Amino acid sequence: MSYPHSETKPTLYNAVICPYAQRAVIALNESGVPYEKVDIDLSNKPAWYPQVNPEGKVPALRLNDGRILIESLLIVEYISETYPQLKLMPADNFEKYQVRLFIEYMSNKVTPHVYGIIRAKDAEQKEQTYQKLMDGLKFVNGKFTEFSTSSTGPYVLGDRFSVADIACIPFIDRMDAVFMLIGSKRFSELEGLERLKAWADACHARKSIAPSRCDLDVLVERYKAFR
Ligand SMILES: N[C@@H](CCC(=O)N[C@@H](CS)C(=O)NCC(=O)O)C(=O)O
Repeated sequence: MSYPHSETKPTLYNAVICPYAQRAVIALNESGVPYEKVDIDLSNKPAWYPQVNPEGKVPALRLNDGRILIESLLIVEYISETYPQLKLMPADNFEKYQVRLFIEYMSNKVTPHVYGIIRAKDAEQKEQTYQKLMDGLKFVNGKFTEFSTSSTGPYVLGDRFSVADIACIPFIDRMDAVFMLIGSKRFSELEGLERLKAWADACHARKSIAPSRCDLDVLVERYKAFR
Protein backbone atom coordinates (compact mmCIF):
# COMPACT_ATOMS: atom_id res chain seq x y z
CA MET A 1 0.00 0.00 0.00
CA SER A 2 1.22 3.46 -0.74
CA TYR A 3 0.89 6.60 1.29
CA PRO A 4 1.14 10.30 0.43
CA HIS A 5 4.65 11.71 0.30
CA SER A 6 6.77 14.02 -1.79
CA GLU A 7 8.95 12.34 -4.43
CA THR A 8 11.58 15.05 -4.26
CA LYS A 9 11.60 16.54 -0.79
CA PRO A 10 11.46 15.36 2.82
CA THR A 11 7.86 14.95 4.00
CA LEU A 12 6.77 15.95 7.47
CA TYR A 13 3.63 14.34 8.86
CA ASN A 14 2.30 17.11 10.98
CA ALA A 15 -0.65 18.33 13.05
CA VAL A 16 -0.70 22.03 13.77
CA ILE A 17 -2.17 21.51 17.25
CA CYS A 18 0.67 19.17 18.29
CA PRO A 19 3.58 20.74 20.22
CA TYR A 20 5.84 17.79 19.39
CA ALA A 21 5.21 18.22 15.67
CA GLN A 22 5.88 21.95 16.05
CA ARG A 23 9.39 21.08 17.22
CA ALA A 24 10.05 19.33 13.91
CA VAL A 25 8.53 22.20 11.92
CA ILE A 26 10.79 24.73 13.66
CA ALA A 27 13.93 22.62 13.14
CA LEU A 28 13.12 22.11 9.45
CA ASN A 29 12.41 25.82 9.02
CA GLU A 30 15.75 26.61 10.67
CA SER A 31 17.50 24.28 8.23
CA GLY A 32 16.08 26.15 5.23
CA VAL A 33 15.66 22.82 3.41
CA PRO A 34 12.50 22.70 1.29
CA TYR A 35 10.07 20.12 2.64
CA GLU A 36 6.42 19.21 2.32
CA LYS A 37 3.90 18.88 5.09
CA VAL A 38 1.12 16.33 5.18
CA ASP A 39 -1.45 17.25 7.81
CA ILE A 40 -2.80 14.38 9.85
CA ASP A 41 -6.23 14.74 11.44
CA LEU A 42 -5.51 13.21 14.83
CA SER A 43 -9.18 12.64 15.59
CA ASN A 44 -9.63 10.72 12.33
CA LYS A 45 -6.27 9.36 11.27
CA PRO A 46 -5.96 8.04 7.72
CA ALA A 47 -5.86 4.26 7.33
CA TRP A 48 -2.40 4.47 5.74
CA TYR A 49 -0.80 6.36 8.61
CA PRO A 50 0.50 3.28 10.52
CA GLN A 51 2.72 2.61 7.50
CA VAL A 52 4.44 5.89 8.27
CA ASN A 53 4.46 5.58 12.05
CA PRO A 54 3.16 2.35 13.58
CA GLU A 55 2.78 4.27 16.85
CA GLY A 56 0.19 6.44 15.08
CA LYS A 57 1.75 9.65 16.35
CA VAL A 58 2.95 12.85 14.77
CA PRO A 59 5.49 14.05 13.97
CA ALA A 60 7.15 11.66 11.54
CA LEU A 61 9.69 12.72 8.96
CA ARG A 62 10.15 10.80 5.71
CA LEU A 63 13.53 11.38 4.11
CA ASN A 64 13.92 11.45 0.32
CA ASP A 65 15.21 7.87 0.28
CA GLY A 66 12.11 6.58 2.10
CA ARG A 67 13.59 6.19 5.56
CA ILE A 68 11.28 7.50 8.28
CA LEU A 69 12.17 9.18 11.55
CA ILE A 70 9.84 9.39 14.54
CA GLU A 71 10.00 11.04 17.99
CA SER A 72 10.20 14.81 17.90
CA LEU A 73 13.34 15.31 19.94
CA LEU A 74 15.22 12.72 17.88
CA ILE A 75 14.03 14.40 14.69
CA VAL A 76 15.26 17.77 15.97
CA GLU A 77 18.63 16.26 16.91
CA TYR A 78 18.86 14.51 13.54
CA ILE A 79 18.32 17.83 11.77
CA SER A 80 20.85 19.58 13.99
CA GLU A 81 23.43 16.86 13.23
CA THR A 82 22.65 16.79 9.51
CA TYR A 83 23.16 20.55 9.29
CA PRO A 84 25.98 21.19 11.79
CA GLN A 85 26.55 24.65 10.30
CA LEU A 86 23.31 25.72 12.03
CA LYS A 87 24.99 25.06 15.39
CA LEU A 88 21.64 24.13 16.92
CA MET A 89 23.49 21.84 19.32
CA PRO A 90 26.57 23.32 21.01
CA ALA A 91 29.88 21.60 20.35
CA ASP A 92 30.86 21.65 24.01
CA ASN A 93 29.74 18.52 25.88
CA PHE A 94 28.79 20.37 29.04
CA GLU A 95 26.63 22.78 27.06
CA LYS A 96 25.02 19.81 25.29
CA TYR A 97 24.20 18.45 28.72
CA GLN A 98 22.68 21.82 29.69
CA VAL A 99 20.50 21.82 26.58
CA ARG A 100 19.20 18.36 27.51
CA LEU A 101 18.78 19.27 31.17
CA PHE A 102 16.73 22.34 30.29
CA ILE A 103 14.47 20.19 28.11
CA GLU A 104 14.10 17.73 31.01
CA TYR A 105 13.11 20.54 33.33
CA MET A 106 10.49 21.83 30.93
CA SER A 107 9.18 18.30 30.28
CA ASN A 108 8.92 17.41 33.96
CA LYS A 109 8.09 20.65 35.72
CA VAL A 110 5.95 22.53 33.20
CA THR A 111 4.41 20.45 30.41
CA PRO A 112 2.52 17.87 32.53
CA HIS A 113 0.77 20.65 34.45
CA VAL A 114 -0.31 22.49 31.29
CA TYR A 115 -2.28 19.43 30.23
CA GLY A 116 -3.06 18.54 33.84
CA ILE A 117 -5.13 21.70 34.21
CA ILE A 118 -7.32 20.73 31.27
CA ARG A 119 -7.81 17.23 32.58
CA ALA A 120 -8.37 18.18 36.25
CA LYS A 121 -11.48 16.50 37.68
CA ASP A 122 -12.64 19.35 39.89
CA ALA A 123 -11.90 22.97 40.87
CA GLU A 124 -9.57 21.93 43.71
CA GLN A 125 -7.43 19.73 41.48
CA LYS A 126 -7.39 22.48 38.85
CA GLU A 127 -6.14 25.01 41.40
CA GLN A 128 -3.46 22.63 42.72
CA THR A 129 -2.25 21.88 39.20
CA TYR A 130 -2.25 25.58 38.33
CA GLN A 131 -0.02 26.22 41.37
CA LYS A 132 2.34 23.42 40.29
CA LEU A 133 2.52 25.00 36.84
CA MET A 134 3.36 28.41 38.34
CA ASP A 135 6.07 26.80 40.50
CA GLY A 136 7.47 25.01 37.45
CA LEU A 137 7.54 28.22 35.42
CA LYS A 138 9.34 30.07 38.21
CA PHE A 139 11.85 27.24 38.47
CA VAL A 140 12.54 27.29 34.74
CA ASN A 141 12.71 31.09 34.75
CA GLY A 142 15.51 30.83 37.33
CA LYS A 143 17.44 28.31 35.23
CA PHE A 144 17.99 30.84 32.44
CA THR A 145 20.46 32.84 34.49
CA GLU A 146 22.31 29.63 35.33
CA PHE A 147 22.57 28.30 31.75
CA SER A 148 22.89 31.45 29.71
CA THR A 149 26.43 32.54 28.99
CA SER A 150 25.20 36.08 28.35
CA SER A 151 23.24 37.91 31.00
CA THR A 152 21.04 39.53 28.38
CA GLY A 153 19.84 36.32 26.79
CA PRO A 154 17.49 35.98 25.09
CA TYR A 155 17.79 32.23 24.45
CA VAL A 156 18.41 29.34 26.80
CA LEU A 157 22.13 29.50 25.95
CA GLY A 158 22.21 33.29 25.90
CA ASP A 159 22.76 34.70 22.43
CA ARG A 160 22.81 31.26 20.77
CA PHE A 161 19.55 29.73 19.57
CA SER A 162 19.60 25.98 20.17
CA VAL A 163 17.74 22.69 20.34
CA ALA A 164 16.64 23.71 23.85
CA ASP A 165 14.65 26.64 22.45
CA ILE A 166 13.16 24.53 19.68
CA ALA A 167 12.12 21.76 22.05
CA CYS A 168 10.58 24.00 24.71
CA ILE A 169 8.80 26.90 23.04
CA PRO A 170 5.88 24.81 21.67
CA PHE A 171 4.73 24.05 25.21
CA ILE A 172 4.81 27.71 26.24
CA ASP A 173 2.78 28.40 23.10
CA ARG A 174 -0.02 26.18 24.33
CA MET A 175 -0.34 27.76 27.75
CA ASP A 176 -2.51 30.73 26.78
CA ALA A 177 -5.15 28.43 25.33
CA VAL A 178 -5.31 26.64 28.68
CA PHE A 179 -5.45 29.96 30.56
CA MET A 180 -8.28 31.13 28.29
CA LEU A 181 -10.22 27.97 29.05
CA ILE A 182 -9.99 28.48 32.81
CA GLY A 183 -10.35 32.27 32.64
CA SER A 184 -6.97 33.03 34.24
CA LYS A 185 -4.23 35.56 33.46
CA ARG A 186 -2.44 35.19 30.13
CA PHE A 187 1.21 34.14 30.03
CA SER A 188 2.35 37.70 29.29
CA GLU A 189 0.53 38.93 32.42
CA LEU A 190 2.14 36.48 34.84
CA GLU A 191 4.47 38.07 37.37
CA GLY A 192 8.03 37.09 38.27
CA LEU A 193 8.77 35.41 34.93
CA GLU A 194 10.53 38.22 33.13
CA ARG A 195 13.39 36.15 31.72
CA LEU A 196 11.06 33.41 30.53
CA LYS A 197 8.77 35.96 28.86
CA ALA A 198 11.68 37.73 27.15
CA TRP A 199 12.79 34.33 25.86
CA ALA A 200 9.33 33.51 24.51
CA ASP A 201 9.13 36.91 22.76
CA ALA A 202 12.53 36.36 21.14
CA CYS A 203 11.53 32.88 19.98
CA HIS A 204 8.23 34.09 18.56
CA ALA A 205 10.02 36.77 16.56
CA ARG A 206 12.15 34.17 14.75
CA LYS A 207 11.32 33.44 11.12
CA SER A 208 11.37 29.71 11.81
CA ILE A 209 8.92 29.92 14.70
CA ALA A 210 6.36 32.60 13.83
CA PRO A 211 4.76 30.52 11.02
CA SER A 212 4.89 27.31 13.07
CA ARG A 213 2.42 28.57 15.66
CA CYS A 214 -1.12 27.27 15.98
CA ASP A 215 -4.02 29.75 16.28
CA LEU A 216 -5.14 30.14 19.85
CA ASP A 217 -8.80 29.63 18.89
CA VAL A 218 -7.97 26.31 17.27
CA LEU A 219 -6.17 25.16 20.41
CA VAL A 220 -8.99 26.31 22.69
CA GLU A 221 -11.57 24.36 20.67
CA ARG A 222 -9.38 21.28 20.77
CA TYR A 223 -8.77 21.51 24.52
CA LYS A 224 -12.50 21.92 25.17
CA ALA A 225 -12.90 18.45 23.72
CA PHE A 226 -10.33 17.07 26.21
CA ARG A 227 -12.46 18.04 29.21
N1 LIG B 1 7.00 11.33 22.16
C1 LIG B 1 6.35 11.75 20.95
C2 LIG B 1 4.98 12.30 21.30
C3 LIG B 1 4.18 12.66 20.08
C4 LIG B 1 2.69 12.78 20.40
O1 LIG B 1 2.25 12.44 21.52
N2 LIG B 1 1.92 13.23 19.42
C5 LIG B 1 0.47 13.28 19.61
C6 LIG B 1 -0.11 14.61 19.21
S1 LIG B 1 0.50 15.94 20.17
C7 LIG B 1 -0.16 12.25 18.70
O2 LIG B 1 0.24 12.05 17.60
N3 LIG B 1 -1.21 11.60 19.20
C8 LIG B 1 -1.99 10.71 18.41
C9 LIG B 1 -2.25 9.43 19.10
O3 LIG B 1 -1.61 9.16 20.12
O4 LIG B 1 -3.08 8.67 18.60
C10 LIG B 1 7.22 12.76 20.23
O5 LIG B 1 7.97 13.48 20.91
O6 LIG B 1 7.19 12.83 19.00
